[in-house]
Amino acid sequence: MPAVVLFGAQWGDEGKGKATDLLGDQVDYVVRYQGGNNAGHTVVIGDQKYALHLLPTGVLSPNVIPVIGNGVVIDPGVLLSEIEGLEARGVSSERLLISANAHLIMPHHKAIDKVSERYLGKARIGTTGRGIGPAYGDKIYRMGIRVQDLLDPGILQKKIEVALNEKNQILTKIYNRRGLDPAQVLEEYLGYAERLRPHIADTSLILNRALDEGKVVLLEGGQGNLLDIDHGTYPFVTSSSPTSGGACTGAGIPPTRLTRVIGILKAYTTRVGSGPFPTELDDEMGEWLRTTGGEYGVTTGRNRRCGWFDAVIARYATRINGVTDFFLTKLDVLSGLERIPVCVAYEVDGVRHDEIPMTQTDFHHATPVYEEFPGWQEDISGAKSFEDLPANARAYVKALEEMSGAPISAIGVGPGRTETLQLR
Ligand code: 2SA
Ligand code: GDP
Ligand code: MG
Repeated sequence: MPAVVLFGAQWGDEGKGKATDLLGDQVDYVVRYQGGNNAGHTVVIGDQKYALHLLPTGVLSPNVIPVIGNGVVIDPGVLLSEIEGLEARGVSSERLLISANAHLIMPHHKAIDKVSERYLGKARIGTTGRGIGPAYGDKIYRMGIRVQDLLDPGILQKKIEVALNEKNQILTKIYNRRGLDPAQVLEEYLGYAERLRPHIADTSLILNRALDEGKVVLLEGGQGNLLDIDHGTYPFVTSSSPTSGGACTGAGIPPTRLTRVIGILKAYTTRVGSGPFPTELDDEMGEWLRTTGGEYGVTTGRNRRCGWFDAVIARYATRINGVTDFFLTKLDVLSGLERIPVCVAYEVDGVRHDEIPMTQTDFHHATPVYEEFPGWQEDISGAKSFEDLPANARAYVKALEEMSGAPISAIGVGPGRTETLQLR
């Protein structure tokens, strides 16, 4: 399996970190291809819990080379503290490779992200406030500062001055905030440059050569399909492409290299931040899912919005990403329920929709058409194979598989490395 994509099939937080970690001993490289430190990927190894934001999950597997691809936006200060935090716990990041073409999150990006959200008021996106949108905005606007600019102090200085020339106007005149001092920013980033220099590389070249030699590359997505800038619930999305197409551009690997696309799918649905969410439960049931599933943002600590499984969304993920198989996570969280509703279609103004409606207006008005499945009372966290699961749990999984349009190859029954059932 040369190049494999692993992405979130809903609105993120499906359990991608754990799934990537599980594949750790079968792969040679793990590559983050989009997003930045807005991501929060949790891995539980024995009694140790790791929350990764910018580093690829592969950093936890000693034989894997972790790579931050060109499609990522990097806050160098955050990256260095994450590296130090892991080092203090005995995890080395020495092998880390960082694409010279990745863009940098600058102080003005963070300032503008936070203040613009405040100005949007009720229309806010609910961003993580990490400067992600403004950094990608400048990339597209061709005003971005890249990792390779850290290697050329003259260029770095010029780019910071040009950027702040405009951004300070925005900060002071539009948002009534203090401007940033270019000399101070330059000094801060030159400090980062020294420490990051040994990791900076032509990662596209390295990955393609590795693939030529038969090595296995795992492309690890952040966020999820419905947060994709093109295919998600725009404008309530992140500013990158978490979808499998984004994996190719974000890592510099051609689509013809991809042999497997794994969608990570939670047995129910969550989302954090604003935007439409047809199966959301704004009641005690939603609160029960949140507490039972531990649904709190790994980066911001925010409550995640919770709701039932949505098969329309799962089918959509299959279509957009070419899913070869799904990992179904957090099935254990549903134990103890009498009945489990699953959204099989939507109704918009009296009309049934089996696929995501074409317009956001319709999606905002979509109400779920539910089919109910009988629940199970047993604790399934100790299950070792599919056959160990209660009949109702097996039937639930099979129904999700059929409705989602791709086979389920693994099932999560707990957060730990070993709490996974392999189906194929
Ligand atoms: P941003 O900061 O510009 O990417 O925010 C835009 C939208 O994308 C959502 N988003 C996320 N949704 C789920 N999980 C994410 N990672 C963290 C986690 C989130 C956290 O693992 O829990 O801690 O809050 C993530 N990152 C971005 C975001 O909520 C906005 O809706
Ligand atoms: P990611 O962003 O997709 O990597 O997911 P997060 O780490 O943000 O959130 C997933 C949460 O679910 C983490 O706390 C994981 O430890 C946990 N988790 C992952 N798989 C399972 C599972 O099968 N069962 C349970 N109970 N927890 C899981
Ligand atoms: Mg997460």
